[in-house]
Amino acid sequence: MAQDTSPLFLGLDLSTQALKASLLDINLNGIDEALVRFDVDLPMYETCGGILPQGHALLDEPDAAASPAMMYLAAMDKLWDRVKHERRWPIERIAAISAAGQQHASVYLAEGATHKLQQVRSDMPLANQLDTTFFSRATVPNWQDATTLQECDELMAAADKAFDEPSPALCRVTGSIAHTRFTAAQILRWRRARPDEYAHTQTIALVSNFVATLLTAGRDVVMAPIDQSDACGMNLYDMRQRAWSKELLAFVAGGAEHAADLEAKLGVVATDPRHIVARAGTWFQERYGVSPDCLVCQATGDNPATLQCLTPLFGEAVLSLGTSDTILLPSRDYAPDVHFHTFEHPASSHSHDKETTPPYFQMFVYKNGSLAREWVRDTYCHGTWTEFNEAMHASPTPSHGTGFYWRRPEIIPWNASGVHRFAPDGQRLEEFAEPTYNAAAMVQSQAMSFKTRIGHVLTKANVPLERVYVVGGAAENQALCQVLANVLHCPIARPLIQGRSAETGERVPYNYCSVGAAFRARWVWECAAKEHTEVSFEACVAQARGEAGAVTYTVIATPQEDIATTFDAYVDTWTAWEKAAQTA
Ligand code: XUL
Repeated sequence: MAQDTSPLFLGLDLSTQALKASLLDINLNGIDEALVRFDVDLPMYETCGGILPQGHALLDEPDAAASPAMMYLAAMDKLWDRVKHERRWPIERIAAISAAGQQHASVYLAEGATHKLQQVRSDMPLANQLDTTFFSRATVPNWQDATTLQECDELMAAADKAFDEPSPALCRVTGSIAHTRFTAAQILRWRRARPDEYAHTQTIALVSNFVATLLTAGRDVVMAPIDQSDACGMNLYDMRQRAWSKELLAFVAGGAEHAADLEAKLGVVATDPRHIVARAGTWFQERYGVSPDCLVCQATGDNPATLQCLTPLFGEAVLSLGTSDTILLPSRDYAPDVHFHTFEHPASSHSHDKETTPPYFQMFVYKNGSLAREWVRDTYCHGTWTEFNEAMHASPTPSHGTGFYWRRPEIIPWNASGVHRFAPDGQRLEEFAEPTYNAAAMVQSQAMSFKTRIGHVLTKANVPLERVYVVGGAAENQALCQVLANVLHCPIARPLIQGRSAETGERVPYNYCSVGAAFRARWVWECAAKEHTEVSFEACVAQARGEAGAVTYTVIATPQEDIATTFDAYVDTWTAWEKAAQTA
């Protein structure tokens, strides 16, 4: 039998806890997945949940949330060893690679880093030859870090002063207000605390372009640019100009005269997602047999990569129900808002594909997701989901009023806190007469918040919400999904992102972010092959998958019309109570 030589596509995902890899064929079917778990597979780096425990000697300050930078090199070594020697992937067939990385987190490379990456020997692992002097900062601050509150206040004030825009100017310019995890505040705090380390920094990368850079290690190494979508998570990128903001660079760098230096450290932002960084590095060619023709494509953040994987159209949303609840919503307009983040769509080049690929997406992050649901379950439903679900089922409409369960200070609405209950006539209640009603009130209220925020964005464009893809733990809860369908008044679908496990031969769920990265690799490869023919990302994915279409999904709940119309009519009342609860 002739040997299969058809091209394969690789997506990597360097997340908080693991480095994952998905290998797909030309039709985007999953061939295999592999991963390296930091805590388990690389115990010498002493991480817990992928980050250093509080007080660890490597941390800049005891309560910072950060990972050892060296660990990322060791993870890369281990992953490639694993897929070559244990999983025996046909590496030579990989035609293109892209990656996803945890958003906001930054990697600091010391002067001489490019030269060091150029000189790597293929008979040695990266971590054995790029010692700690490769990095100017020993750690990679993680998105969970919250040490930079003070810097956030300063950034907001500096932006209000620098821009002739209504306050908060930072939000209008960068698409988000200041956040502790965003890169600007992180760089600012570290530059002040460790001026020597900052001065000896050649490159400040995000995790995504750091991975892309590593993939070019060897003779022809290239410092991969920062991806446009990921750049939006930095509070440094002027989304209106689609360029670094000189004013914000100046503030973070410590004066206008230092802005150019910081800009040089950050490098350029790739504004075309089809940009090819380079061919796979000679270190990968010689050590693992990667083809010299293999493309290294732009890498992006993990949330943008999820969007690439699920390819929601304009009028569709992705709802991730996890510890926190997150909504990703493609958007046609640049309409930043203090309550959410606006990012460049990872697959939009703002040109040919505007109709199919909206240029932006909004990201809404709620802190009180699963933890709040679990609190209601434990406090009012004897700790069982069965009772919780029955309560949702018994009260499909807000017949006994509503509630707000901001157990932790909420992001949407900003800083709202406490538990608040309202009777149907708007009177405040200490408790509901039937304790289990809290479950119905809470899920309906969470869903009303999603409805009003999504509505705010889509109504402006006069587009109805057509479908919501749910992912995350709570997406398995059928009763909860039925509430979502009724409140959001649209079908709720569960995406089926699956592939084969080479180990067992069975079909298993795949990781959205690395699959999304592999989709990007497939698209860039196709665009490169077709040269002058414009192919939109969505069209490429849909064509590649043939009959399977863009995303395979199962509709798990559809709205019950009479109930759904009750919630449509409930928007103004609920909104007024939400406001009242905030000011309580
Ligand atoms: C998004 C965020 C997290 C990380 C997870 O703003 O901080 O979702 O991207 O890696």
